Amino acid sequence: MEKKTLARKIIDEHIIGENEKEYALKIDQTLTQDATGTMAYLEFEAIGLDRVKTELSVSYVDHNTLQSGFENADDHRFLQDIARKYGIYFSRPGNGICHQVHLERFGVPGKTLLGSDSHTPTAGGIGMLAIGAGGLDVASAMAGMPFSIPKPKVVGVVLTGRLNPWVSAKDVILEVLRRVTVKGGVGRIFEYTGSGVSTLSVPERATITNMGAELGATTSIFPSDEVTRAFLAAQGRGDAWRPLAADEGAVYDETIEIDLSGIEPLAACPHSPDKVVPVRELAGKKVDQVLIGSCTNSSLKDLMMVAAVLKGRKIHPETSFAIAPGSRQVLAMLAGNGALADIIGAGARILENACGPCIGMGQAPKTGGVSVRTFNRNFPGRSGTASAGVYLVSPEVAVACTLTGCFTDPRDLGAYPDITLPEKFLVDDSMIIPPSEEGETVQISRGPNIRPLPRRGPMEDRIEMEVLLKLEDNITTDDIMPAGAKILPLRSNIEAISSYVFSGIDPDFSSRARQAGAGCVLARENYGQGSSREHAALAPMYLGVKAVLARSFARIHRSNLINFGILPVIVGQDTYEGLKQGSRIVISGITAALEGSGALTIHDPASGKRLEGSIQVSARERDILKEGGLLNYIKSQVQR
Ligand code: MIC
Ligand code: SF4
Repeated sequence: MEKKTLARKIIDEHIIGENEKEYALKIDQTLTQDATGTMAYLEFEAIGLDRVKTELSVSYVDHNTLQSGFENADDHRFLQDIARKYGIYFSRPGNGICHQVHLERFGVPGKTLLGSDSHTPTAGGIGMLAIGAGGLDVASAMAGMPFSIPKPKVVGVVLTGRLNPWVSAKDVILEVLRRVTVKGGVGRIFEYTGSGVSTLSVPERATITNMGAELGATTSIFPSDEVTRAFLAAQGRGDAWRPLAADEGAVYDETIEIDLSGIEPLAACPHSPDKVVPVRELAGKKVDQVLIGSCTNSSLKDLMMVAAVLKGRKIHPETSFAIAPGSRQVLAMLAGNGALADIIGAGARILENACGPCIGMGQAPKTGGVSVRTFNRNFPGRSGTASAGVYLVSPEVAVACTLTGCFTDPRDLGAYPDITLPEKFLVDDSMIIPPSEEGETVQISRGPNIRPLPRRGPMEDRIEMEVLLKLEDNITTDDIMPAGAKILPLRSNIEAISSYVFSGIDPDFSSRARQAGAGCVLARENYGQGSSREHAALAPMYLGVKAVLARSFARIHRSNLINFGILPVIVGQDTYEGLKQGSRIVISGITAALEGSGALTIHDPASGKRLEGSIQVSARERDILKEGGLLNYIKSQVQR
């Protein structure tokens, strides 16, 4: 009998269909967060069903929690009504970060989870096959449609040994990032195996699977074992457990070996999560700000360690220090056991249990500041201060830096504190509102900032367009559609948010795009890495962007482009070099390319150049593009 990897087993249990390039999977659970959720639910409404078809769907509010105007509060109200009406659990603002809460309260080993947030793989920490996607893909999963993933390679990450004191799960994933880079995970599932697995707790595993998103991976997964059982039992959810692991002798497409005892404290330097160096190489460098939180590192375990180190000490007078616990459960338990008092006593600023500074909602560093964060992304400008340098580290490194005011290897702090986690967590789900049984009677309130979805007509065969912007490798969705406290409240209003497309790189982009009528963007490798925000496709589509010409694309963003009828055209170095910003080009024969080999000609009439490009899509993606996007495609399927 075939010896299977764990990923393979869960895929096999959920496969509904398959073509030469993709598996279509049944999705058991979905999650959304508010910054992507309003669009996802407008899309779900456009599909036109009365109730979600999943086993469980949860709507979280954790990103846009800063209410500096009516917009976010209106979005929260809309999301709460939608949830009540369509059969979705609603996790209120104040209940915590979607990934942390989902792990604690809803995740089930062996199930599939699709989330409109790129860090959805956090739930891989308890053995779920958890995947991030654009809102429209999540909306169609809620409508009961399968979700397609490119057939992945499964990478076995074999862990041996045990982490040394002061070295933690964050260092493990930083080590993987150092080796694999931010584009090395594309098309792959990272499955953790080996004797080292049982030495890691569930929150530690979740830190690793969470930041697997930064590899560009489809997802990451740990087995479900005794450690998982104990975690679920401590959450009062022992029934959700089932044991799951790869078969003995399962063969992986690739393997990576990591001896946990050989890892040391690491840091990802500005401005990419894979620019990883040992902390001791940075030792002594002044630190202006330390932030502990985000869906990567804000578990009870992380914050209990921080509290134990800070107990009876004071933070450095020149370092600003804040914490944002991952969930209300974590915050309530820290408050209950006194650890919060130790953190406050040391001089910490206590932030709301939400994404907060991770998505640029407050705590922007000072001009040119050095900010040390336990988060997962340090893309340029994401902190809110373009000139700041953000370093990504473990909570152990972060707390050491806040005490000394400079980069410090935490092993210099002396003995590692003794932290015991309780056998039972504090369970209080009163901030999770179940759906109404009588959905049809629920009225949806829509604030004035919640605007209808823009749509595109069917795909043209020939498009004349301007090369609006020429870019380099690894362009992030934060570059394409920036976030932060000022722009995020516009997530439900595509017309308004579209003025900020590429605003950090080129403030004139949106006006140029509007003027050009039709345009494209030219880039190199790994275009669209990072967030799942479909606004990075939807808002350019609204501005008339018809194609992105790049050497390669990040998985989620590539799907978002297709979902909104933007052609993802793969180009070689010749074409990249042959075109410049401002060129007016003609792409013709699009229908034939979609139906045939994919080869396209890109004509630059001014210079007379004829350059090559290609569209590499599955049959399903071809049909979506021909219709001009996924929503049009779903409508036409339904009509048929
Ligand atoms: C992020 O970390 O970039 C976000 C904000 O959580 C995004 C989602 C979004 O842009 O709303 C993500 O990771 O998908
Ligand atoms: Fe929120 Fe940051 Fe996690 Fe994204 S990465 S979900 S912004 S905490």
